[in-house]
Amino acid sequence: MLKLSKMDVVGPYLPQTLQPGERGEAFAPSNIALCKYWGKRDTGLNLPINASLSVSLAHLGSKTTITPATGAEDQVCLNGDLLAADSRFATKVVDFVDLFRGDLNQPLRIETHNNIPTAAGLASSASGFAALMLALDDFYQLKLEPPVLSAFARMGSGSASRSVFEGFVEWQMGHRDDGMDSHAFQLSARWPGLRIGLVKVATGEKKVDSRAGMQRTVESAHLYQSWPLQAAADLEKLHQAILAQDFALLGETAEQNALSMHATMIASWPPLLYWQPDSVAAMHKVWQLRAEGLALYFTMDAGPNLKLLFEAEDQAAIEQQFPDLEVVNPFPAG
Ligand code: 2P0
Repeated sequence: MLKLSKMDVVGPYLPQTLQPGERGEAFAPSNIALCKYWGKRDTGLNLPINASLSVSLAHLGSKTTITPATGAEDQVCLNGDLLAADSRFATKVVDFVDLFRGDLNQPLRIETHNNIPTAAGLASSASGFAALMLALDDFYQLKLEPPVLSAFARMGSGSASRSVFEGFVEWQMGHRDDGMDSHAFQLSARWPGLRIGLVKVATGEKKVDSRAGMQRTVESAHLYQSWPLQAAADLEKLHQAILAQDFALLGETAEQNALSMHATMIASWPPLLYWQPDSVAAMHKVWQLRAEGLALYFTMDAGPNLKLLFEAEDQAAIEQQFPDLEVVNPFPAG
């Protein structure tokens, strides 16, 4: 069967005549998955093999502004710097914008600011593509519904589908060829006492990015066959944990889910091990503290850094153990 292109998918949702405004602006939060997205059934549209569930990081994320460019070329800026047109980031941004600007060919200035602490080693593609999608919706006055915005953000980067929403967010995998049922939605439950601590182990570009890493895993790890079953079971447990506000169940499930994902990476060929010695040392520290009675768990993504999960009442004790911890409250009041 012929695969649909991103342009095929977006086309029907655009008006006959685009009405660009003076300015489009949006913020989107970064997110941390408690049940991970790992593996695609369609690499062009970023359609996942499993559903995932995340928590958005409130004020930490990306802000994107779109205005008409003054010259004849697009201008892409990141954190105040104008990027070379052929840089990786600028090319990805312009390719995504091209899906929406139709025949107008109006050159745009696209400015992105990330307020994610660089020390945290968090990926910015999730919040970046979500903010870009929301800013495009604002600039062209598309007035797309949230599920559509999420499905389109997903075509920029899978995890961006979740960054369109705040709080707990589930990305349903969907089954359609055009992927329009593969979008995220916000869960109504909140957890005001939940805290996420960002532990810096290492910064800098990783050698194998998530996109290449998950593809390698799908193609070469026999162990990957068990991943969709693990993810489905964990998703169910997370729903139970959130409903009952059962922190031990939430923490155990998130930690086991992350380690199961890493097991499939390690079982790939060539092997994919994102952990550094300091990552393993931090894991042992978490397990030791837990053995001593602290309700502390971790999750990890495609990198060496740990994200700690704990509750507000334990924050002081945990900050004592991890002095450089950046603590996020994902459910701020108001
Ligand atoms: C997640 N990760 O659920 C998982 C866990 C990394 C490990 O989503 O190829 O940058 O752009 O769809 O979204 C990172 O993958 O990959 C990611 P693409 P993306 O958070």
